Amino acid sequence: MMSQPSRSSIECPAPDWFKVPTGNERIWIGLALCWCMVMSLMMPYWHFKGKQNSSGESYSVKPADFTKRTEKFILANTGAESLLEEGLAPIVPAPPGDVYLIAKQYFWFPILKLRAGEVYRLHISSVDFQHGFSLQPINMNFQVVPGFDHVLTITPQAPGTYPIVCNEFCGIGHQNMVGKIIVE
Ligand SMILES: [Cu+2]
Repeated sequence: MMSQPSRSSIECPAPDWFKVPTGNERIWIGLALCWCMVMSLMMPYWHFKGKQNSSGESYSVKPADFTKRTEKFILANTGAESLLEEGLAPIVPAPPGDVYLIAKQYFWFPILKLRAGEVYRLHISSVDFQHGFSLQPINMNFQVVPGFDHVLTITPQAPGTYPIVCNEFCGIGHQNMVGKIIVE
């Protein structure tokens, strides 16, 4: 119960408002402080150790050049004369090798069909704004920034269809930005 019910929230508190924490409150503050210290030290540690980190490979690339590389990759793996001819069929690249994925308002292109147990170098870039690559349901997340070719060395583990959702708000159609990687 408040000692001075007439005091409103926009007035200054009474000069003696601060009470030094005692008992359980003191213990909880101490525990929280210790945990803050531990997590502060873990941040640089996790930067170097752990499977959550990317392959750490990225290169500068102009969006138009990345688009050209992706087109070349698609045509080389389908034998199609043009992208229009190929349409939206999954691309089945021969492993091991470089595979390309474009993020663009509001799609992921192309659909990749990969083989489990093989190693691929997955190049991801955005050709417009910042997007977020989020592979479900394994919850692998990666920021996709225009101007950079992010290379992730991946080895798909289990066959299945893995939806890619965009987890970085990128515009009015953001919620429709869904792609997929098929593993067989
Ligand atoms: Cu997006």
